[in-house]
Amino acid sequence: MDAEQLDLTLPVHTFDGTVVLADQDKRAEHTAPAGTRVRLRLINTDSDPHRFALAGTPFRVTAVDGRDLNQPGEVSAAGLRLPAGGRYDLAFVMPDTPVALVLDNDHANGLRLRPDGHAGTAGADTSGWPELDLLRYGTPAAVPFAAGSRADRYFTMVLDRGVAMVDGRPAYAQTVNGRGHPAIPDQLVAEGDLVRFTVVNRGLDTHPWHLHGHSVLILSRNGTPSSGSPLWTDTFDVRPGEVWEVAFKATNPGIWMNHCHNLPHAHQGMMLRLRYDGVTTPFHGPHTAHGAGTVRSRHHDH
Ligand SMILES: [Cu+2]
Repeated sequence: MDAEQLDLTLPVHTFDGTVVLADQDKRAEHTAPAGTRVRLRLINTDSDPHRFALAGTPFRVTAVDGRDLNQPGEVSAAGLRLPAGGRYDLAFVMPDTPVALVLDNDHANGLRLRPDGHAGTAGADTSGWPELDLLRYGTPAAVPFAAGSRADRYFTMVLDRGVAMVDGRPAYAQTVNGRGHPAIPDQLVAEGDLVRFTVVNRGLDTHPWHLHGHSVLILSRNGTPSSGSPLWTDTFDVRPGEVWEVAFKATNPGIWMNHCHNLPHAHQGMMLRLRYDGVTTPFHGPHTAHGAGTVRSRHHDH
């Protein structure tokens, strides 16, 4: 017989300055008998990172961005930084004492789980807990391409602030290689390419980098290789001064946005396109497909 299970999906979103977890802007309470297998699915729908802490029980981070980690170990007294757009699944077996999910070190919100009839609290001060480093968490496993293998395409994106044109107007922009959208050149790949990105943050803001259509394998941060479970993410948080290397196989033909997931930053210029060779978009005119004898001027399409 299966033990009882509790599976909670917990998106966090800030509405007019009020942080809401699931549908609550105050602390939510649930009852869970001791022995219940609990899974908490954390989703950050904001543009800024959130910090979570789970007090009262050891737990495992079993999945990141919908992909299982390999042999995630038990952790306790650790903070979890969830980047914009990021998802973590936490799993634990309910103890016979209360458990608290603390959001941004604020005990007035978050989530409280209690075993039946238990009135105690799990009121630990979680603010000083060190952050769990997912690049050193879990156990290595085979990946479709070796971290050291030669890529077919290399792209470096230097993120910074500066004066640049954004949508045709000069702006104090969030830039990629000194330019703002749409003046940042497309990244061109061919189907089957192994692609490597180096993302360098020279600015003072955190940039949660997000490529549409692909998960990327984290290779290294600041030159230190990832040494835990293979870590595939949709978004990775590049903090000021950091350099991240990631790789992916180009197996999903299309024209994909490649941008900072802090949406104000994206609107301030920090977005570009990753384009597969031979894929075109009607935005540039239906008659510009490769191989056509004549190519219409793009100016006719605006
Ligand atoms: Cu950004």
